[in-house]
Formats: sequence, structure tokens, C-alpha cells
Amino acid sequence: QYQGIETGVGKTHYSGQVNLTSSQSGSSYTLTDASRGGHKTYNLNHGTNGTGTLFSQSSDTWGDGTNGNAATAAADAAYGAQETWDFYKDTFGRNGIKNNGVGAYSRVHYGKAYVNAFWDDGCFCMTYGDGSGDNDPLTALDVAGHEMSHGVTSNTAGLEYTGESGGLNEATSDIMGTGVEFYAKNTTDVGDYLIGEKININGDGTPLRYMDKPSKDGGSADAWSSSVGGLDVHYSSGVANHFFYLLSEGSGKKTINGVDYDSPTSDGSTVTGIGRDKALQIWYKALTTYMTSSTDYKAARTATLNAAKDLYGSGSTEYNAVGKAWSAVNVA
Ligand code: ASN
Ligand code: ZN
Ligand code: CA
Repeated sequence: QYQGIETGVGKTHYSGQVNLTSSQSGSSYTLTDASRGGHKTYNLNHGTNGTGTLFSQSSDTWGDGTNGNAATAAADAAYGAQETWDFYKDTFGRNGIKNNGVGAYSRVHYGKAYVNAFWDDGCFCMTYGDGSGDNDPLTALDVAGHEMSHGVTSNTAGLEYTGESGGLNEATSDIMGTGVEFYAKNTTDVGDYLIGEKININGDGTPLRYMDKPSKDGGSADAWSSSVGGLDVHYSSGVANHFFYLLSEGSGKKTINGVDYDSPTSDGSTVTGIGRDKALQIWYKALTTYMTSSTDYKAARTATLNAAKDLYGSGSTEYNAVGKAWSAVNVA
């Protein structure tokens, strides 16, 4: 339906073989997705600034699944950008990170042995390191969804990246990154409530974060306390990640896509989940309608209750579950 838009194939490292949208230019293809705001994927080739070079080749099959092939990371990054775009569009009707139909761009092979990935509001771009070798490239789907969601937060609530609002900013990225991972229905990288489970970030195969019981990572908070705002934002996020898990799936033991979860409550209550789809709608509406740069945990409770009231009605099962899930992480 779109002229010049080609259906390529990505042989990713984390998500198996996927369809990727490319463009044809002369006798070569480029990793340019004109169906999603013109998103492009570039090779920094171990540099740390500029855009590097646009991925371009004579074949429309990108990467071979191995890290030795420079285009493999590009295939994962392009897939992450594509699924994140589609997730926001299909789930919330959001047309790109700024909701203006304009795509971002992605850069892979940043620096040498760089163990991180990051979104940058300045360039409106995504960047991925290759990992150190003790761990793997940072191009997994939930990482992509996490990072690009920082762009959505910047362009909506604008949650300041410090204290409790910083924890809410980080949790928004974990929540939406997880939303992307489930949305993609990829049979190689299935949806879960773990963050960074594919990239071997700790060198021992364990995930970076756990939403059912955040303290399993050794630093994150399971529940609110007056000192939570003093934690690193990747740890204070635990309170909202735990809230989101409880609201979606409920407390106690559960197995989803082969992964076992056991989610406690700080007040000994039992929480019954309303399902991830509704929990995502509530979080997104709260983020885009009620949260501001200075929203703290108490205000996040109010924001999500307002969102649940708008979507499902005051006193609805969903509205009551939001209150119960916050109380279960000590946000009263
Ligand atoms: N990967 C980190 C994060 O998104 C990088 C950063 O920007 N803080 O939280
Ligand atoms: Zn983040
Ligand atoms: Ca995950």
C-alpha cells in the first residue's frame, strides 16, 4: 500500500526471525521504516557521537542472529522500535513518542563494551551498547520498550528523574517495556514481568529487575517508606512496579508463560488482579492526564484512581483494585 516500503526479514539475537519494514533506495535497502514515522537504524561502529552510518545493504535480510554480524543488533533495535511504535498505536492510539507521527531513530554499537542503553530527548534518539562480553548487547525487546518509553514520559507527565517522581519515571518505563514485550507475542522472547531477562546483565543469567517482588534484585523497594525517595530511581521504581504487577495479576503465586511469580503484599492483604490490559490503560491515562513533573507516590495513587474512575467508573471493580494494590505496597 505504501510505495517504496519493503518487507524485510530480521534475524535477531533475542527475538528469532521477524519481519522488518525497510526501504529501497537504488539497488540497496536501508533500515528505514516509512510506515512508522520514518524510523531509521544507524551503526555507530563503536563511536559515541553523531549518527554513524545508516544500515544499508543489497539484501533485505538483516543480521544472522549472532553478535559477530553487525546488522544483528540493528535487527533487534529495529524490531524493538517497530513493536514499541505498534504497541503505543494499537493499545492507546498514540502515534509515536510525541504523538505527532514522527519516528525517532536508533543507534547501535555505541562505544566499546558499553553496558547500557539510553533514550536521549535532545537527539530524539535511542542508543544501545554491545555489552562487555560478560553480558550481551542491550538490544532486547523489553529494554527497547523501556528506553523509548522514557521519551513518552518526557513528552507527557515529564516526571522529574530524581526522588519519588524519578522512581515513577523508571517504573513507567518498566511497565510500558513489559507491555511491549507481551504485545509483540514473540515466541522466542515471550512476555514476562521481568526486566532485562535476556541480556545476562549480571553475568549469571538473572534478570535486572523483578516486578512481582522487586527486592529480589537486592536493591529495589517492594513497598513505600519515607526513605524511598532517597534511593536510586532504578530502585525506588520497585514500589510502582510491584503495584502494577499486583493490579494486573494479583498477589501470591502464579505461573505465566512458564515463569513462576510469587508476589507479596506489605499489609498481608490479598489482591485480585484486573488483568494487564486494564492496568496498562489506567497507568497510561494517569501518565498522560493526571501526573506532572513532581508527582510522588501519594499523588500517583490519586492519579491512577482518577484514571480508573474515568475509564471504569467510581466504585468499579477496577477502581477498587487500584486502591487495594497501592495499599498493598504501603501507599495509602
Ligand atoms: N538504561 C538506563 C535507564 O533507562 C539509562 C538511563 O538513562 N538512566 O534507566
Ligand atoms: Zn530507565
Ligand atoms: Ca521482560
